[in-house]
Amino acid sequence: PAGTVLGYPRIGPRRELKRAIEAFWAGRSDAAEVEAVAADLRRRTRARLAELGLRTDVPAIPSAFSFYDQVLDATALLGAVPARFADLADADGRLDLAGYSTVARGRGEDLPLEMTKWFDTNYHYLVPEIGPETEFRYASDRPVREFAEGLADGVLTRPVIVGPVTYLALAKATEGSPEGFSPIDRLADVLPVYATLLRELRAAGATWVQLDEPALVSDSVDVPTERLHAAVAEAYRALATQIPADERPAILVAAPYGDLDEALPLLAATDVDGIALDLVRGGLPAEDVPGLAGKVVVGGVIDGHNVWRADLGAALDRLEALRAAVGPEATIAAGTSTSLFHVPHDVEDEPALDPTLRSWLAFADQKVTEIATLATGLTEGGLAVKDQILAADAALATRRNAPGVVRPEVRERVAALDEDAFRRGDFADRKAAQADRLQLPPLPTTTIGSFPQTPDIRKARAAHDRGELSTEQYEEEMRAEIRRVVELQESIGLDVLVHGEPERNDMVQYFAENLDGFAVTQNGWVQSYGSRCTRPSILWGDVSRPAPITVGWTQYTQSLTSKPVKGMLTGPVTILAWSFVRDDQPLGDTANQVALALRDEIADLESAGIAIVQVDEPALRELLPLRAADHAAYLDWSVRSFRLATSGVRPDTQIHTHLCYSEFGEVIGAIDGLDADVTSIEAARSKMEILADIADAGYPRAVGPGVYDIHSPRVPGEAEVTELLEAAVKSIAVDQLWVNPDCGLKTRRYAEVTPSLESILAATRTVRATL
Ligand code: THG
Ligand code: ZN
Repeated sequence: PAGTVLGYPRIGPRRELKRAIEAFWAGRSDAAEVEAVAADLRRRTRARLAELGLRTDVPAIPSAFSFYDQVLDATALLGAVPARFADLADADGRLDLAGYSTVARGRGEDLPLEMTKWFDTNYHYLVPEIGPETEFRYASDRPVREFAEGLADGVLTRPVIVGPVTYLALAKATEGSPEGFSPIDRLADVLPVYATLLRELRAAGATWVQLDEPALVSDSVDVPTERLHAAVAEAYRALATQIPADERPAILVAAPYGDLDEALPLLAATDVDGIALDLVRGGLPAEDVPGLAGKVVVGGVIDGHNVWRADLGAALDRLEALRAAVGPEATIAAGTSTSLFHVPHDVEDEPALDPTLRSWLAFADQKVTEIATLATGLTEGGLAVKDQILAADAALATRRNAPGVVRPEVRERVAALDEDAFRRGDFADRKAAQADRLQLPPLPTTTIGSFPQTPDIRKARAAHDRGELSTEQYEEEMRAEIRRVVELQESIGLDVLVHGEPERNDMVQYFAENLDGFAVTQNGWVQSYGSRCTRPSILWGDVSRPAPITVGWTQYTQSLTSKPVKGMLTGPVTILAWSFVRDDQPLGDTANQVALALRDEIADLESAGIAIVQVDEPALRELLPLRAADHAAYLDWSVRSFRLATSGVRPDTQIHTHLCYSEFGEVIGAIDGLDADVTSIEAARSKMEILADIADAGYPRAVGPGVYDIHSPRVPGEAEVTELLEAAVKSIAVDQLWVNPDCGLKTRRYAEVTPSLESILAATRTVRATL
């Protein structure tokens, strides 16, 4: 076909899948009911994609559903269930929906598969655990059944599966694996399962299959590039060359999220039938790459990762340039750069959004229409879609000139900054001044910021949003919650208190709602992991802060206690990472505008008497470019924006930051560059190993390695926390060490949080006594 999309949102326009599967987990429905909802969603998706202009007689419409995660689906396909869950599979290695859910969510002491970021997106996948002992077999015919379902419905779909190279590149070795073992060593053993799947798909009538291989655009996977390239050659020899063409579907290898670089000639030299390139992030191929002219080349010119309406004229030109590079004989198709599951369903489903802003946007459905237009343009010539190109041009022109997009007063302020605006004074002086002001005990205790979002809080917010609860009543309920949270922290004995963030729906959306230059959506849900979604805000214009945001809440909290209260903000990089950001200027420029708004907020907190301000950057690592060559430039602007936000304070005001992951070593230079006085990080699961890296690097400032893994409902015992703290004081100087949980507590319940914090305090007292 001349136009296709690499994937489409799975959660449903009204999060139907989330509701169905969560009801199943809660025991309120059975598997058959969930399957019925899912089948209905898939049917509606096919119908919608056809209605929007994708063809149904050729495989333009992807079959890319998942109940939880596409990587977990590949694990289920391969029967690669970890040993602790082996009992969940039947004699043929198959998981039913309950078993599949348990692998994703864990049960009791059996921890679920680890969750981690999917490339540079806000989606998280479940990490396969592969060892020398893992047995692979064809254990799920779901892709075949879903293909057959589409065919019975009159739609020839293209099944989408995570490819074998990416699957193994993203896997981690099982615990008992010998030194030097890497999951990619098992490539030859997974290929027969993929081969079986391809044969079965062909037997069911599939003409094309899409194998997603984003690992090929990244230097950040755990497999050395040469090894990865050898794996590509081996995998596609086995699947494309060794299976006769009439016994398998044609193979489309998709490479979303970046540039294939040297992997492109490699893939082109294999017998795969098509390659989907990300032409938003990646460049056009060099001219006359051997082998490419004989393939279908999908030009991913429509951004699957952002929500801006495309410049259709430019996109069509780019497709023509692709045709020129590949050669006139090649078959070129218009495509999305990535699956559309990173964007919401439909911008027409946002009645509260300003109509002008709406006209600049394209969510998944609008992007499908753009693809259909480009497909027509490719086959019939640009003249055939002249009107659509002109309409896109007009929308872009309005956007360029609309009030708020460029605000001279914001631009001038950023332009006038000198280097001093990015620098604090000497750390030694700050350390002395802060110690003097704060008078904290050794091993000071604190939390990351959020406390459990109870059903009552959610109910109050929902009632307020519906207009059923007045703002005064809503705010009084939030103040009552803050009083409870302060009392709890005082009774447990924490040293630095927080207000618990009951008033925040989300750590980014809350700030977006209170800053100029952002819009928020009503139905713009995007899957973050499993059934969990976020509503990314839309950063469309120059950013400024019309009024203080957190000062009132923080000041109120400080009035309740004599202990220091920590002000809580989300950092510029994370605000960008978890929003849809304007694409008409460098990210670094946008980050500096957000940073200035935060800098003003911090100044106001300081003036209000707040001595500690935390600026969270959990997404600092997430935006790290996939190619190593791009790291330095990214770290430069991201670190600078954090410093711009935080360096306006007095020496005796303490700046904290929180980062959500354990790969501290990877970005330790950047963390040093942030120049925060205290940095809290995840460490409980890795048993404080990270502190060795920090000590080795000679890192001078304070760190709070998490001693309580909040990602699990388990309550740590006092002895266990004592052990972690004893390990910590052995590897790092006592005056550099803080004590805190791994992350915020908002997703946990008080039944877990209270005893866990009590364990932490008891352990801290024990270790303090030994100092
Ligand atoms: N906010 C945003 N992005 C994030 C996180 C966040 N990305 C990384 C990480 N945190 C992802 N974790 C979660 C955890 C919980 C939920 C979503 C992402 C969640 N969502 C609710 C749901 O799906 O039911 C909806 C929340 C709401 O009402 O807004 O529970 O913290 N931006
Ligand atoms: Zn965290």
